[in-house]
Amino acid sequence: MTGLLGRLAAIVGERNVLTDDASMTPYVNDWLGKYHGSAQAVVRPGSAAEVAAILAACRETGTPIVPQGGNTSMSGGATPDASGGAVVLSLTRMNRIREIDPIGNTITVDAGVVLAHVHTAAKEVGRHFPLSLGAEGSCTIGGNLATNAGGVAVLRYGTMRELTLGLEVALPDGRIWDGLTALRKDNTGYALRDLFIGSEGTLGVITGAVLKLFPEPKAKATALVAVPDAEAALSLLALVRGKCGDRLTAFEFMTGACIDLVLRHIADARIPFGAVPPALVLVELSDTDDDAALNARLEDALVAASEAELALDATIAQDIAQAKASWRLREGISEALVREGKAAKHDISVPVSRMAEFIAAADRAVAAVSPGVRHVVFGHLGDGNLHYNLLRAIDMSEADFAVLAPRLTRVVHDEAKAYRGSISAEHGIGQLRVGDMPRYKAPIELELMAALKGLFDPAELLNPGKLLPLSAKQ
Ligand code: FAD
Ligand code: 2HG
Ligand code: ZN
Repeated sequence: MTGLLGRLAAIVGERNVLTDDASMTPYVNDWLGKYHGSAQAVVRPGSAAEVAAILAACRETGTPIVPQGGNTSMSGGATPDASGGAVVLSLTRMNRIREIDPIGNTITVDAGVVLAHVHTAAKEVGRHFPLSLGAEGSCTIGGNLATNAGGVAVLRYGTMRELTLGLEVALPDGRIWDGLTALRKDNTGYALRDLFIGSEGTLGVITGAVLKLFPEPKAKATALVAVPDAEAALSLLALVRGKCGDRLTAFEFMTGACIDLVLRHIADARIPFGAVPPALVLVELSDTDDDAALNARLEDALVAASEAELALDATIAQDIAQAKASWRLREGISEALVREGKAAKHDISVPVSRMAEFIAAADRAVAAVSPGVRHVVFGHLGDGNLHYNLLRAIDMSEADFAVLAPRLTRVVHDEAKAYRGSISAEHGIGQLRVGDMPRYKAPIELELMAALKGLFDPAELLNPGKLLPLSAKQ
């Protein structure tokens, strides 16, 4: 290896610089099969110092870098463009749990640690790290941070931003910012940490983090509640919250169309009702108290919901297997969608209290564009975040749907904007939404973001073309 590749090999060792197509394939394509990129190499550093040295070498040679963790992005954020000029910087070798502090309730990890491994490490000391999402077996803490990931427990614990105390970041100029603080209070100026969280690999490469831990919940109570519609689901949310307070950990909504899809495509999926209801809510409570008390509390809330005619039917899981089966229905939706065909995916948020109104308005707007399009709507109702997926009409070809999809996306996003919502609640902008930024972000926001990008990464080498449009310089 010579030139840049030789330098990279000198930093990380030749075996950690992949250049043949077969080895690079998993790193240059996204998991949804939507983006197919190319790279001159995939580099796999083993430490923050190696990451910094790679960034310095790339800066000197003007080489674009695409940071990558588990490559589970829903927005093509970790996939290089097709030019073949970029280097993919894969953090997965950096998978050390550096320290756990059960008194301060913190865990310090390398950025390449898989989320599920953080769960296990926390559990071993009787603590809990609450970020939870379908890809937790392969996504990494660095990717979770770079996208400010949400998931199914935001309602109680917040997004990744709220779960993080400190960061270590390799900057595009080859320096390392050591912000690995475990302080819960520190008012010494601008919150640099919060700038890197959600920056999608465009400002620096996160190499380590100090995360918050919580007491391990000993008890969980999980129910599936059949509801007539989203409006009833929102009233149910208020009712359960009122009766269960902070014990309410997850409140996940899915329409009957989602359930149909899961039952069709996921072999082990079952519903505990005779027929598929118009909509379902998965409610989960958790507590450090015992199971029986929690189940009784949930049951009491569901009786009240039924009396108020908010619930058509409900079942509380009687054991871990039943709770898992409930989650299988919810977590299987993305997989079932992929098996059904290419979806027009939307990850919007609107104020929680206006979600039912939004769904009705978006449904009308979509039907006006194309009446037969299938709506597969689900998500984190308690956070005001919906995955508003659309599938082609049964009699429409994939090719025709691909032509139609941008118009559908336009009307869905315009509706979200009309409700003062966001076009990306948790999946990030990546390359999927970058073209929409000028329409949905205010000029002053774009101007400030571009100024920050110019400050951190003046040569625009870090994840170019993601999150922000390339500047006129490129
Ligand atoms: P990647 O996909 O590798 O990268 C994502 C972005 O982060 C890219 O822009 C990349 O350049 C950047 N990046 C990665 N590592 C670093 C680093 N160390 N430093 C700087 N930038 C970096 N997301 C949610 O928020 N909530 C969900 O409920 C949810 N559910 C999902 C379910 C499934 C089945 C799947 C496949 C995905 C889901 N996602 C969800 C999306 C995705 O898993 C998350 O965004 C995840 O946080 C990405 O982590 P990753 O390590 O795979 O990152
Ligand atoms: C989820 O909540 C993920 O399951 C994926 O954010 C959503 O596939 C999707 O649209
Ligand atoms: Zn989600």
